[in-house]
Amino acid sequence: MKNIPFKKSVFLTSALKTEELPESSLPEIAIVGRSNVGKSSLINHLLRSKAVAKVSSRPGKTERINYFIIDDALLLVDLPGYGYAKTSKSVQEEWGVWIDQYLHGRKLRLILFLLDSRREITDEDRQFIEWAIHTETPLLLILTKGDKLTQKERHASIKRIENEKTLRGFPPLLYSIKEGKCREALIHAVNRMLWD
Ligand SMILES: Nc1nc2c(ncn2[C@@H]2O[C@H](COP(=O)(O)OP(=O)(O)OP(=O)(O)O)[C@@H](O)[C@H]2O)c(=O)[nH]1
Ligand SMILES: [Mg+2]
Repeated sequence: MKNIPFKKSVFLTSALKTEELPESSLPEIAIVGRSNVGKSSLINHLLRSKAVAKVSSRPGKTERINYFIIDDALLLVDLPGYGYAKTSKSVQEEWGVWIDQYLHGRKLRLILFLLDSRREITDEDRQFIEWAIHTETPLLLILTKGDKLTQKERHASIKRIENEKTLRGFPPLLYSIKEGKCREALIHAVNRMLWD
């Protein structure tokens, strides 16, 4: 079994249109979730860097589809988030169409799907998971910002997810960019899903 350690990353390209998506035979992993959930932060944490992907406390930071080559072996894709209410309606609609084209046009090997551990799951989240189930795209569920919860709240958050019908069959991994153990667990889970 191959093992990708998430040590080296090279920025490949930033796409705004389908025509700009790179051609590559490397396996492609996309990071999906609401704006501000912590997608770009997760990439930085995986790569032990502060500067691979751009992060902001304000939602709507990532506006393009950003491609990184990881360990010369896979493509990691940082997507703009959905559900950012302040984005104008037309931009939100455009986003939907564009991300849809991206998701349908690429053969994704894995999706890292992020939910904020402190927030309720939304209809947009559910729709996305249903799409992944429908297209049989493998999905790893990650609950972000675990450090913002007490031990008791962590249990409650995991229970809430386990009781969510749409998420049956997707055991959640609690994540925090302030902790190291979850990084190792995620890297292990990704490698298992890619090569097993
Ligand atoms: N405490 C804590 N904060 C986090 C964690 N992960 C992300 N954040 C914070 O959440 C905010 C949003 O992070 P981003 O990584 O930019 O979120 P994003 O999902 O890429 O957002 P968009 O690009 O707007 O879609 C930043 O202020 C991060 O520092 C975490 O595990 N713990
Ligand atoms: Mg981002």
